[in-house]
Amino acid sequence: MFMPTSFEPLAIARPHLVTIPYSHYCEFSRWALERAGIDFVEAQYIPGYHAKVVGQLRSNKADRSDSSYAGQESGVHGGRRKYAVPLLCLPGGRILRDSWDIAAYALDAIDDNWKTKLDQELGIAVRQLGYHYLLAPESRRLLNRMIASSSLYERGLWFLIKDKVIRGMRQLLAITPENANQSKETILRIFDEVGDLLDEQSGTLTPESGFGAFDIAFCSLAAYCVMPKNFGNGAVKMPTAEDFPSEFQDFIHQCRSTKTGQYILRSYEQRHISAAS
Ligand SMILES: N[C@@H](CCC(=O)N[C@@H](CS)C(=O)NCC(=O)O)C(=O)O
Repeated sequence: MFMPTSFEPLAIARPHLVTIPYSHYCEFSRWALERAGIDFVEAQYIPGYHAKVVGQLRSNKADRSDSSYAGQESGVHGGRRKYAVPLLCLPGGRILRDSWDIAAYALDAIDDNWKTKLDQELGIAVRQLGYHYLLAPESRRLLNRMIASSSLYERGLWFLIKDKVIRGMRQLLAITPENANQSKETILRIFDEVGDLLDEQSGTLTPESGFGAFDIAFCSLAAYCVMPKNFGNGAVKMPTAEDFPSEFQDFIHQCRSTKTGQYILRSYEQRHISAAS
């Protein structure tokens, strides 16, 4: 593909999910749509170029979410939500503003308290930790591999703007060693709380459906901490745990060894089996 995907929102016949494909909030919406059996097109963009497309799609303020956004951790103004992914464009022109709207449309709404905890705490902590390692100078080859399936135009652009984008993202996400350590604590605390809930509810977060929106939200938003093989279900090529420095590998192994980590890995395996059958 030479040019980035482009589409006219009022002319689409199928829902279009707009993503930065390796984002865990995008993973959450992708999995929710898949689980609901909704036929959709994923329009993927590299960080930096995405702002041009998403900014246009969200030019009406009503199409911006009120949930968390990249930059709140560094005190950036909420106007930044204009550029947030994911969003889902529905035929007819309606826009679903964030991963939570998309999950509610595809499956079910999630309990408000848990939604706040996952959206405002877990999602941000996991991103801060994951990007602490992904945006480190020694990870350039990982990023290059991750964008390898983007359009030729975006790959060329990435070559030119990557240093600026990486610097900007590190600032936006408040990437520091202290914040990475703090994020680990937040993640392990939430793993404990989810573990207790799984014990109470026979191994699922949504007893009504066996595996539903809450399970998908948690597994997707926590996935970077256990690095399952099937992140993205074919939509993105992710690094493996072994690609990262030993410090992050140790944390991944610690998370994998918990019952919550095991449940995420099992859920990802099951997703793979369901997709194949
Ligand atoms: N609360 C939002 C989170 C959205 C979010 O933080 N998205 C990040 C990707 S993980 C993003 O858009 N980053 C690019 C940007 O802000 O320009 C949701 O649930 O959809």
